[in-house]
Amino acid sequence: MATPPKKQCRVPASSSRREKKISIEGNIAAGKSTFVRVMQGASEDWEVIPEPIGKWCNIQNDSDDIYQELSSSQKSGGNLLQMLYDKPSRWSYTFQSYACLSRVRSQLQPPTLKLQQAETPVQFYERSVYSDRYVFASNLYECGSLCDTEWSVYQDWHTWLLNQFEPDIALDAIIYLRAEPQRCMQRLLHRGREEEQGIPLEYLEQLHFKHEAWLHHRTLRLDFEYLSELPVLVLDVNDDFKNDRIKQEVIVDKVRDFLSTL
Ligand code: UDP
Ligand code: D5M
Ligand code: MG
Repeated sequence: MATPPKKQCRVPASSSRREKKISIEGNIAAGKSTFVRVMQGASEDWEVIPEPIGKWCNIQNDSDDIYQELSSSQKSGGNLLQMLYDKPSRWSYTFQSYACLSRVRSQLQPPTLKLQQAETPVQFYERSVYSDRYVFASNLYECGSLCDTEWSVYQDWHTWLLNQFEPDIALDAIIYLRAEPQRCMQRLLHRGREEEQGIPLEYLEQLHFKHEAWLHHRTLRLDFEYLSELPVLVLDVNDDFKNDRIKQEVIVDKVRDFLSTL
């Protein structure tokens, strides 16, 4: 199910930019990493920029000379993802600041030489600065983990920052991997990422409703004009596609058709 691009769509993507930037959105453990691996293998013209989760789980102070003599575990400033799940009221704001910084950095990443030479280059991102805000931060605010002041400050700098970088980080489209929260919970437990083992189903349900309002019903109020008109391809990923080549081919065909409309 794809929302066709509108002729008058004001996508502020840099006019000199050849590559299409596509964000893959979806709940925790919906299958985004698995999906982007399939995309990576499907075309020489497609490149994947993974979610910077490694950085959030192992904050390093290694740019500072005074830390040079320390071991890598001493250098580690902590596991921010674990801290967020252990005490959201303390760490939500810090997490959102760092998540946004690391995503802006990765969304600004220039295409590789190989991609620059490609005929129809595409960069796939696992989530974006927009899901940070409209799914996660907004939900943490509604749960009381971000206070009014933190939420206002966050929104202020988030809007300002993204407006500064908009021509370079603007997306061309979104692919929404849609799965029931129960299915995501099953996959989350199967994946066994240590930091996530205490996540209740209720949290996945809250995130699901946010994704649905934003990308399926498209009823969410957004602060970036172009986002409301962005083409969205919704893919149902409740059925396993990980080890099913036929299903993967069907998915790749849908993605190719969608990209050809952009
Ligand atoms: N997975 C699966 N079948 C699928 C897609 C994913 O069993 O069709 C598994 C995958 O191997 C992983 C877990 O579900 O153990 C979560 O997938 P992934 O890490 O891709 O999800 P993400 O959090 O990136 O959306
Ligand atoms: O997402 C990676 C993990 O990171 C998962 O536990 C959700 C968490 N995450 C990602 N972005 C955010 C923001 N902005 N706030 C809070 N938590 C976040 P996965 O879906 O497993 O690839
Ligand atoms: Mg992932």
